[in-house]
Amino acid sequence: MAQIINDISRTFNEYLLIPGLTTKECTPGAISLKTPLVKFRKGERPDISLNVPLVSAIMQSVSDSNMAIALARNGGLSFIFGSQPIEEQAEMVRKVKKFKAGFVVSDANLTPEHTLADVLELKERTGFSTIAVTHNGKADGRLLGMVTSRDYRPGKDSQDKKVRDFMTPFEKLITGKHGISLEEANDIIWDNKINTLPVIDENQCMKYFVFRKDYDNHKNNPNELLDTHKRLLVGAGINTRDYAARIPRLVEAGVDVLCIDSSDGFSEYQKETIGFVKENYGPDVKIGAGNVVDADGFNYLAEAGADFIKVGIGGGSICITREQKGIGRGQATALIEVAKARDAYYARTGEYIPICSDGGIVQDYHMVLALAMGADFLMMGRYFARFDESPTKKLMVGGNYVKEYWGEGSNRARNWQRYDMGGNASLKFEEGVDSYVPYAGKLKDNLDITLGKIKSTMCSCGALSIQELKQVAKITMVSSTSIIEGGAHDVILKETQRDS
Ligand code: RVP
Repeated sequence: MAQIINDISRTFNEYLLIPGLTTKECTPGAISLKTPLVKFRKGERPDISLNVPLVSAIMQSVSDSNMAIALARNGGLSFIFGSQPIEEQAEMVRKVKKFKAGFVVSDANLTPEHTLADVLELKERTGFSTIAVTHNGKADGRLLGMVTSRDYRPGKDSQDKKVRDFMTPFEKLITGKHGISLEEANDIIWDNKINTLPVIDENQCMKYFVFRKDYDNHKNNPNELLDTHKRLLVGAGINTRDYAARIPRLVEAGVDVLCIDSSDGFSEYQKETIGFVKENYGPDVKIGAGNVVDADGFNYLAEAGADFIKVGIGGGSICITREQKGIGRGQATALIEVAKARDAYYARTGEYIPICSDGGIVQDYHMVLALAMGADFLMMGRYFARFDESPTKKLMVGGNYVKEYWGEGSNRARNWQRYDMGGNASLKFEEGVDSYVPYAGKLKDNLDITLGKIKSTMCSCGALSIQELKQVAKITMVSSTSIIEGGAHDVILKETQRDS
């Protein structure tokens, strides 16, 4: 007969935190959210830490280079999705590593032979109103001029008017030399009272734009997650099928950490993949594995050499694995058991392996619960999919702005490698859905609020760090009736409150 585990499988919603003593020193400003990303030995420091304990999911609809740049600039990390051709994924990694705060590779480029109609179409499509005019219409072509919305009158000028006839020609442009610092670029912008500075190389080829507004933004990112060369950190998802071809390309592109992406990671395939990395690169290349939901799964991947281990099966907002395959576990229960196994492993071996709670976070306080229950950091898809920086389309549905969000196990993603149990190279049945999430604006604005809430809850618990939170937090279970008590109840809500 099967082993029956009588403990009920529970989710974050079934728990609350009980406040501890808040000392006067315990203010939101004093709290550190720094957390280890990869394993380390007792008494030593991890090679990579996050400044905020959040990573974005390995998904087509969440983590591209744009998201990775935005999140790393705010202290977290993205794992660029692996369900794409190797070269395209490596290119996304490269783009993040090449990113220099304030130096923007132009995404809107035309040639002098294009017309005003092309300018308007490009502006509509990309949202950018500053256009580089280059000899070949590419971002690295020879700079011949620049167009901004001050150069034409859409209602009056003919749509056929050539770009060369209304652009600001190169001779009249103030430019910066490739290699200048952001401060120097900003000085040129100020001294010349311009809004945009094109930066060119010795062949007059376009490298970047520096925008006046970005300089101020840069100063607002104290949490930026940087490597020793001051480049942003970035991760990448891999699978257990083409890893031998994919990993070398990602490493060449400068990836900082890999993660095997699978809905069920308790497998010999994962052991083999980790083994490949350790044999070929030693400790220089970091690799996370998962997902698991119990101590057996954790111990297996820990012994295999994983640098961190991801927890969670079937709790993702777009995930229907539990319905389709009948495997999984309530996220809170899974996390609590794996965290215990991790602590026991640490006591036994002196090696601390960070664990990541993956999926199922709905409220911001769930993040604090997950950290208190033993997670070192959290992976989220739905949360990040709502922002401007996610790769999907923003649409108007039923009078509200939404963004598209689809699972890696949906037919749309066609990520059969993530669900493969051997056999033909195809997705046998769907384990994910295609959906919309409410559009929420800029990542930074939302993250600032979320981090503010996390810190405020930590103050209530009397914890100045995530490590301390794990030690002092008191967690209680809630009954379904007390969940009703937790919301607004027995009052008639005003119209405005009901909508929000
Ligand atoms: P959520 O944050 O609740 O949206 O969950 C995101 C997680 O869901 C991912 O990190 C991944 O583990 C899981 N996922 C991704 N695709 C699918 C699927 O199609 N079933 N599940």
